[in-house]
Amino acid sequence: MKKLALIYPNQRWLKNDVNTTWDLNPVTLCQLAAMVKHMVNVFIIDAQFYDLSIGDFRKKIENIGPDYVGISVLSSEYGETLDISASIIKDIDKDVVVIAGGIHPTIEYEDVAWNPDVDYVVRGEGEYVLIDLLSYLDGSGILPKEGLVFIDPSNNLVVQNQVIVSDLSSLPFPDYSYVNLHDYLVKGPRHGPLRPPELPYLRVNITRGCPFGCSFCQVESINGKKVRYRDPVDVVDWLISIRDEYGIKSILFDDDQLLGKRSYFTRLLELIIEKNLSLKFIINAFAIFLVTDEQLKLLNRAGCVGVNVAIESGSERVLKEIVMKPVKLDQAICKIKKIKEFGMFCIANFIIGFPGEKWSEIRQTISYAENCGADYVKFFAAVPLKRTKLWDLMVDTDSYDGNIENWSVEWRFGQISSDEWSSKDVSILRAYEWDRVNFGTPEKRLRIAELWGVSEERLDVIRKNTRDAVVSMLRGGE
Ligand code: B12
Ligand code: SF4
Repeated sequence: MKKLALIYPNQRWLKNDVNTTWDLNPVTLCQLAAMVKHMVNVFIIDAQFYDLSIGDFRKKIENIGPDYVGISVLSSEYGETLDISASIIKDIDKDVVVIAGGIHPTIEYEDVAWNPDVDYVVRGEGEYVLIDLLSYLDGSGILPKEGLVFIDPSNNLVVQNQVIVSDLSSLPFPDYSYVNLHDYLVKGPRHGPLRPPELPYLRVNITRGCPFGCSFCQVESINGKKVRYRDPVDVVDWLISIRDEYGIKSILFDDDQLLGKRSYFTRLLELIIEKNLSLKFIINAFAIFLVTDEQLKLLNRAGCVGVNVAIESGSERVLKEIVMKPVKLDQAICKIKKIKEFGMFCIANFIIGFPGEKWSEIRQTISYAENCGADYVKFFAAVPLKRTKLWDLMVDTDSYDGNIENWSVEWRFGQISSDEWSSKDVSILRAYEWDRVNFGTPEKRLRIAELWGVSEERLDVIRKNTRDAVVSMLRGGE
């Protein structure tokens, strides 16, 4: 059988910043491995998790001697790690077929396809496309008609339609036998309130897609508007088997829209209770505008300890006209109260600095966040990502603070300006109001240290680093 190496590059080849580099969990690579293991010998190299140097990575590839390498890159911020790994692979053997996939290649497929070290870009959900592509490459099938972007022999860019898997239940679960899963389960993501409630833990993704089309969000361009679900019975049985095999104690649900279909979410919670899963869990994207009181009751019984809700703005106008998220501000406050009454913590997320937002509306968001009752609030500067409505709005209003040709992802600082405020105002306000709203009293500081799982002294260091980063940005990144 031919050999396929599936890899995550190491983001530290680009920068080593504890605030932005995350370990990824191997779900994507193990999902793809499960699909094609009958066709090829699969090897997984997670250069990020094991912090492989470029030299170590090179040696691993040389030792495997793959025929095909699949590189997965999640966020555009680390897009260049794809180029670095592809060039190493081609330098070792130019005949290795390099296939790029993941969120970054899905969004920026043209740029990635023009990289001479990349042979094929898989755009969108890659399970079936990879099977078809491998069949084509080994001569047993034809060139797939959808899901690929590549440069043809006449040097033309070919962009096929993106693929969405219609029936998630037809997919196998990730095959974790290709990695040492235990290593991942005992190393939680960095500190913070969304860390696993207990180790060992598993990150889980059982749905894809979201119908709401919020202006800043890329999910529509990645997974489409139709929400698809794995069968809840299969999910709970699978979780029980992983729990028993690896002794996991908690779960982080990573779905974009777990609550998209009311009956599905309710059934999932009922099954978790009926089958006695007995694991603590956190829901990372919890649609507060969809959850019912009945579901909140079930959530608590099912083992949920906390939820992360996105309210985005404290202004109904901004929500409706700019963000396009159907949150009702009064209702969100009632739900947060109930979430806490049921013994779960609630983190609330807000975004400030949209094109067309007034300074008074930004202030309204801060004030709402302060009074919404959440245990902890986060403020983000609006980030215009490509293939979102926010990107188009930014272009239409000419509100990007700089030369759009040189745009790059920036999560910590504002990138948009208006007649009333500058991107720097947003960067400063965001950091200092985060500090004031969350740590204004000794009680709040203590509560948040508990949520983060750090000492109050450590929390003070994190707060200082956040302020220092803004000061450094204002001084031009010295
Ligand atoms: C879960 C998640 C995380 C998790 C972990 C993800 C993981 N896999 O380990 C954590 C919390 C760590 C995380 C962190 C971040 N995330 Co995130 N995350 C997600 C989320 C919700 C789901 C991703 C996922 O796991 N999907 C399930 C797997 C199975 O799907 P997949 O990876 O897409 O793989 C499929 C295809 O892409 C393709 N594929 C992928 N790789 C390959 C390779 C080959 C060879 C082939 C053939 C196919 C292929 O086939 C796979 C199967 O269909 C997405 C939203 C989304 N819908 O994608 C945001 C998302 C990717 N995250 C985002 C962001 C911004 C971040 C952070 C920057 C946040 C921050 N400010 O720190 C960090 C950066 C992490 C990093 N350094 O790279 C943005 C990315 C925007 C962008 N274009 O850059 C997204 C799109 C959210 C959004 N609303 O816009 N994230
Ligand atoms: S509800 Fe969440 S996942 Fe859906 S479009 Fe809005 S931000 Fe994206």
